[in-house]
Amino acid sequence: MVATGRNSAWVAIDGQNATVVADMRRTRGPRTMPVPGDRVTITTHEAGRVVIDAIEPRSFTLERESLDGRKKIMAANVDLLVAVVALADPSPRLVTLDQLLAFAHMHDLPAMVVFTKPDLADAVEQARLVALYTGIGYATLICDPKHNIGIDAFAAKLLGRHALMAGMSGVGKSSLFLRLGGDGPVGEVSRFGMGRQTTSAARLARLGDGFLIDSPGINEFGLGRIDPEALSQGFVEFDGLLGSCRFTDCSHTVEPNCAIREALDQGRIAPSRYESYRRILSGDAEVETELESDEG
Ligand SMILES: Nc1nc2c(ncn2[C@@H]2O[C@H](COP(=O)(O)OP(=O)(O)OP(=O)(O)O)[C@@H](O)[C@H]2O)c(=O)[nH]1
Ligand SMILES: [Mg+2]
Ligand SMILES: [Zn+2]
Repeated sequence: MVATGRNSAWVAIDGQNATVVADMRRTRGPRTMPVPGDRVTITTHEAGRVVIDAIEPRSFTLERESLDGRKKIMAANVDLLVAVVALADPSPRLVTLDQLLAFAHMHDLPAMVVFTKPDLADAVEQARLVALYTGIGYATLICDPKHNIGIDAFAAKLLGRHALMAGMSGVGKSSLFLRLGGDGPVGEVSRFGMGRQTTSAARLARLGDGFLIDSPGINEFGLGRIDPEALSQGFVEFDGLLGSCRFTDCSHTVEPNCAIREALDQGRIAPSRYESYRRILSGDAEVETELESDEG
């Protein structure tokens, strides 16, 4: 499944390059719409009409809760989250990156980091950021899709993976997607008409055995109201320290003898990562992310 519309979906058929538009089979009762990443079985009818008969069971689903509390599945069968962050224009917002990485870790979804727009950023700052995220165990790359730099290294990381890219608007996700062989116009509707091409529907490109999904926006990765116990599970470098605080219900903010803050003081946890933890906990990060995507 590469992209979905209102009552139809674009399907990539095994062994074929092109994608076809398929309709959902009519059924009684509520029907489940496919999402990017779904594997489906289809039948080709007379006059080339393609109908989706069934959606295969999903291994992983990425769910988002809408404002009215209903769950919406954004993507399926993903086994890698690629957090894309620009080094400049827009300037790197580490709290948004850390929120994405926390989301992935809490869902046991492996994640990697791609920094874009190195041509617009300070070299020392780039090296510092790469060292920070490599240091806590994330595969981290610098790619410039505009000038076609670092794309092969990224492609190598994606081999055989079912990956989903996420990151703030304008960081270069679609540019990376196109460089890797993604199909531009499939299901593409620009929210702003001519000019800026903000992706408004998820799209999928097949890369050998794997795939890459270009997702719109990042609101679906919001953590909402989250308690310290759940959130601290999202920070990989906290893993070995949880349980070592004096209080079992330590929030790692004000309590004495907190193993996390001791590690921070000793330089074993990066200040920006701890700052992200505090801001996500306070709900501050969420607001910033929402504002950012409204500006779109
Ligand atoms: N200088 C420079 N520009 C880049 C780079 N990567 C992307 N861009 C530019 O950044 C702009 C936004 O890129 P997109 O690929 O549309 O960003 P996106 O993440 O898909 O944005 P949304 O679909 O809104 O979420 C485009 O004008 C790109 O040409 C880079 O490495 N260097
Ligand atoms: Mg895009
Ligand atoms: Zn603590």
